[in-house]
Amino acid sequence: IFPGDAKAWKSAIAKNAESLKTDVDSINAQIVHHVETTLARAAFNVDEMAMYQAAALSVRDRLIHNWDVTQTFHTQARTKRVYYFSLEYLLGRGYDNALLNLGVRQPYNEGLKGLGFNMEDVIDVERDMGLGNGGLGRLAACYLDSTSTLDIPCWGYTLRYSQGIFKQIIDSSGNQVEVPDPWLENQNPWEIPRLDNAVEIKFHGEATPGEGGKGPGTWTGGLDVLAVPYDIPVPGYKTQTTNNIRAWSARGKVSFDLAKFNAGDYDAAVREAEEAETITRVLYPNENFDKGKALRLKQQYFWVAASLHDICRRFRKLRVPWSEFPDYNAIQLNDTHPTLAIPELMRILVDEEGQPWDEAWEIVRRTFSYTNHTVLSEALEKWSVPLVEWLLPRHLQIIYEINLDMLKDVEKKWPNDRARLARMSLIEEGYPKMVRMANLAVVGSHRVNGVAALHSHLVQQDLFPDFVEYLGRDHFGNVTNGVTARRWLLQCNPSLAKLITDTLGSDEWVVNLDKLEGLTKYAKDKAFQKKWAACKQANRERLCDYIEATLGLTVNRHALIDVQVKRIHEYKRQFMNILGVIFRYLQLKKMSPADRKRLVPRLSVFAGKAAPGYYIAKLIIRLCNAVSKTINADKDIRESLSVAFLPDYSVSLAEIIIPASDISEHISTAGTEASGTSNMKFALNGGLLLGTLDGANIEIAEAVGDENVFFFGHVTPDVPKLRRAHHFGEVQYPAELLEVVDAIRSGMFGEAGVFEPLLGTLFEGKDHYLVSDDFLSYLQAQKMVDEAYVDQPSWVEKTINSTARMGRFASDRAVLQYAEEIWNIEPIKIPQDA
Ligand code: Z15
Repeated sequence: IFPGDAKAWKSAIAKNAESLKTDVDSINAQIVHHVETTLARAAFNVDEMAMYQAAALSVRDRLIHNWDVTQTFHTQARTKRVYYFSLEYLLGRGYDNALLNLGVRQPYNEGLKGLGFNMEDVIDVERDMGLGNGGLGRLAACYLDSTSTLDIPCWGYTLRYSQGIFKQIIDSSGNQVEVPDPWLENQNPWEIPRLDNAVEIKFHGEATPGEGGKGPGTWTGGLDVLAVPYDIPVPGYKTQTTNNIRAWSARGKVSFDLAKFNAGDYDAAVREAEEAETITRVLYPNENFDKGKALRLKQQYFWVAASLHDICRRFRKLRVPWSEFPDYNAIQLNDTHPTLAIPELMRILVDEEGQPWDEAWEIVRRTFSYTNHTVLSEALEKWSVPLVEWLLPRHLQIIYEINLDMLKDVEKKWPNDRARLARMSLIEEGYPKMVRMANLAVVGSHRVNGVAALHSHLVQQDLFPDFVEYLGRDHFGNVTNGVTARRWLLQCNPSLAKLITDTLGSDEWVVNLDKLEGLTKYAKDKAFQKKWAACKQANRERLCDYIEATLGLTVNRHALIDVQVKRIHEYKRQFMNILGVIFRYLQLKKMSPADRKRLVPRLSVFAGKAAPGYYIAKLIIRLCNAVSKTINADKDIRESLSVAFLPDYSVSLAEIIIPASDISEHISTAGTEASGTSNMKFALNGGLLLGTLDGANIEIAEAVGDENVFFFGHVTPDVPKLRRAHHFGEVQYPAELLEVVDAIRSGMFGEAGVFEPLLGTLFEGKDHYLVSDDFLSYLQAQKMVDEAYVDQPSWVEKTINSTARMGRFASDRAVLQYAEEIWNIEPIKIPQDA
């Protein structure tokens, strides 16, 4: 296996491994090595950014070493691998996380101190890797962390966007302004370019169907684009297993267009290549919304075609029959975004590998499984048939063939049921016809899951009832989401993590979150409560410092911190929250100063981005800022209530906000939020939830106890009749809501007319998200929060019990469930001598 002298290789490898020693001196030597060579700087010339880069590069050396060992071992052991196809990976920062997972944070901390740098400051110069919008992308990041920690062989596949999620700026009128996020401006130490592993991707051209529809077809001509992979190593917590996220970048093929060069049209050749590069230029900033843009379809195909090409290339090296493909490969489709992988794998098997159609279909279905993340109709992906035909002519033929097969089968089972055929068809009739991606994902997979118990129930009952009948109950299931305690407790809340470890006498909870249960026996312990509350206070002050530094706003440092941070969306009802804040303000104004003093002081924190084209969501942001301006400027109220809208919500900002929260709001209209994952992060950090009976809120309450969650509002089965009542104008608006609306219209929060379109969503047969129906119940719940907070010992007890019982919301649990029930794969530890 070694070219040349094996002894020379072995001795060099051993020497090199020695250079990765983890004592402080060795670490400093590694950092200085990067300062002097990679960065070509001298000691006097090292600022925080340079120190971060050098330190990060030294960490990267360790990651790459572990990555190599892992990949070589998995390949030689011929293990099955999971491929997690996600168009988004919201990784946040990598440095602190890698230090913790590699178990070298302490020596790095000391090392940096010796070199004259402070760990926290160095951590803070890193830019977030923002290759995602919100929950779906962050979930993928947590799951990859868990696969590595659990020693499950897994690769993520995604796109390497030049521009990640936009940076949000709030202008002087309180409006969101989007500015680009050039995250690759400073070299990114967390990726390894694999320029020699590029793959050619084809679009357009001509296709012919195979004989009788099922024979091998052809696809020729068309535009070629290069897909260049960049690998991001994902370390597990205190394990050598280092899985991989492969992110594809689009490159034009200038040099191949000889015809154009010969014709002297150099310009045009270069322009065409540049155009190809637009495929991975930018992450689409919509969440839970399908805009149907052609470039997005190009992204999706580019990504799945490159990834399958990679997977099939590795499979061919095994030299086993294609029928065994699913024994070596499991592919998880994270939402419908990668659904084109289904016809693409059919095309590879039937057209390129000569597999009979029916056997190919069997292989495809055994390989794929599909996770649904939403029941909102505006988010369900559909692509117009003419668009698919123009971009991917062969794939459209394959989709039609899959459809024909299915419809024939359905017709056999339910003869003469035209309505059923129309509902189930992969093609929606209309002008134009549309391909229903969710239906394709359901029939092309062996398992479909939702992301919380309620959501998985709605997926079966409302979205795919015909497919439940056709494919059977067992085709559908639930895997409730989870979050990684490495980032969302150990990393973001070091003081609480230390208290927990000291109290339990071990840090095993980091990899076995059920161990937190051991804290329940201290929940009433006065001394422990005091330490617990002190951690919260320290985190509270850290957030207050941040608010002061970014907004110039001084707040009461003992106020109850009430947080709602997430993408801005009507269904998430940030609107109801800010209306509630206004109601509280109006109440406070009516009180005597003495009465005001008796009330629990509040700090309301908002953060979140709106999709750039989502007008109403942007008005919600504007209203939050307008309200905060008025309230924060009111000297009578300042001690009792303040409001902060923190710009540019991100993973790293979440790491500051979440540990500081007393109450977090998860107040979506019942049945609309598939799961939510920040709810889990807040509860894990000893924050209590104020929420509706929606998504994972329900299961969190089951786990931590009803007495530790503030629930309010209507339940899912109520929703249709309430919406109908609005439609027919049969609704009474509560006086409290009208009072708040009047206050806005009076100009109390600046120019009133601006907010009319937003207020309009409440009236005239609309109020689709039932703000008016839940408002009173919401105010009631807020009152109960105030009352409960006064009894501090009981409150702290609730927060301890809440953290203690969050074990089941570990992403480790979720990933193990996928591994056992869906992927059929087992953990495999990397041997010491590998
Ligand atoms: C997204 O972040 C989610 C659903 C989607 O359909 C899209 Cl396109 C993006 C979110 C859900 O809204 C949220 O409830 C869930 O917790 C998260 O996915 C992860 O499953």
